[in-house]
Amino acid sequence: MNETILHMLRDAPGGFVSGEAMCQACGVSRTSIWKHIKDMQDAGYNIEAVRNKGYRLVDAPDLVTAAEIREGLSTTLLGQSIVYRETIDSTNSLAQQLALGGAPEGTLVIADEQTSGRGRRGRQWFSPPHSGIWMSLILRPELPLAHAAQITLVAAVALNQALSRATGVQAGIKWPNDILFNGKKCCGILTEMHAEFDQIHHLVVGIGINVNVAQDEFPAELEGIATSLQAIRGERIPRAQVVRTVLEEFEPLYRQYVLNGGFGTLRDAWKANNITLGRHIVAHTARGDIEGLALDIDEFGVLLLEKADGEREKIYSADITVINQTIS
Ligand code: BT5
Repeated sequence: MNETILHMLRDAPGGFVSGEAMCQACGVSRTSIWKHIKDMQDAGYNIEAVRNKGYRLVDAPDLVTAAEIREGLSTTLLGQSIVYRETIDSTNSLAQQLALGGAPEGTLVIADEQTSGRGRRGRQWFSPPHSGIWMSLILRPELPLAHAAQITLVAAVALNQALSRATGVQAGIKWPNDILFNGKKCCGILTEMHAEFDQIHHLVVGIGINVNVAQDEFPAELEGIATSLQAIRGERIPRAQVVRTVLEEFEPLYRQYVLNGGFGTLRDAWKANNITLGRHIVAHTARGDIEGLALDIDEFGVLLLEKADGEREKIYSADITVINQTIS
């Protein structure tokens, strides 16, 4: 019902929507409409009520609720089902639970704040309230297990394109799961999987975007390595619009990934969005540190390094440090 009311208020040509029209659209009483308006006002919506005219939306807060995200969303799979929480431990954890319970593919889990947001290998992800996008998508691609990890690269392309389209920020992908601007991280991706033998049951793609986090709000250990879209652009950016753009950019790439059986056909798009190739890097792998020039990425998303002695190494999984960080 909140969604219907919000939609009517946003769509009203003269600004005002009568209580009667809302009653009819929602099939409830005037009192019930009034209570909903009150709830919305409590949530931060500035709604003017004028006798004989009805209600008018003066200003809306920056929320990432289902109602806000659905407003104008043009996808047909991603975000058709939305689960919103004001506070949660981790959207990836809830998405995993929901996926195990049979939640449909494309379900979006999103929170205003995470109390135990996580990165890879048990690292923490700083997720303060009111200022970020902390979201997870449930996907069920019918693909061999070997292709599962490539979804992180697909998501990175979608995310980088979405930042550009929604905010004009030209950032770049640092292999495998970071989006950086001027060497500082503004987004991270954490893919988790539930699989058996050679079958993917589901993937959870967790995406964290620092949208309106003020630079001085980051904890000391992140100050020099993290940034936000607000810090880059010098203005606050409405979060719901960025979420919609991420979903809209991700959907066609995801369909391509499923249809073509993996990352292969998206490799050129990845290359166009990356800031890793052509750099001297150190790959911190389970077999130790490997230093070299990042030469290429193959159709499986594997990074190819050329070491000083000319020998080439394939990097399947690693954290990387860029040595000559001049343009990123
Ligand atoms: C990541 O891990 O970059 C994956 C981040 C995924 C976060 C999303 S939010 C929604 C969903 N639910 C979750 O619980 N997680 C996902 P990794 O590459 O391991 O990077 C982690 C490192 O990034 C940390 O050790 C910090 O150094 C740094 N970091 C932590 N919080 C950050 C932030 N908000 N912005 C930039 N850097 C951050």
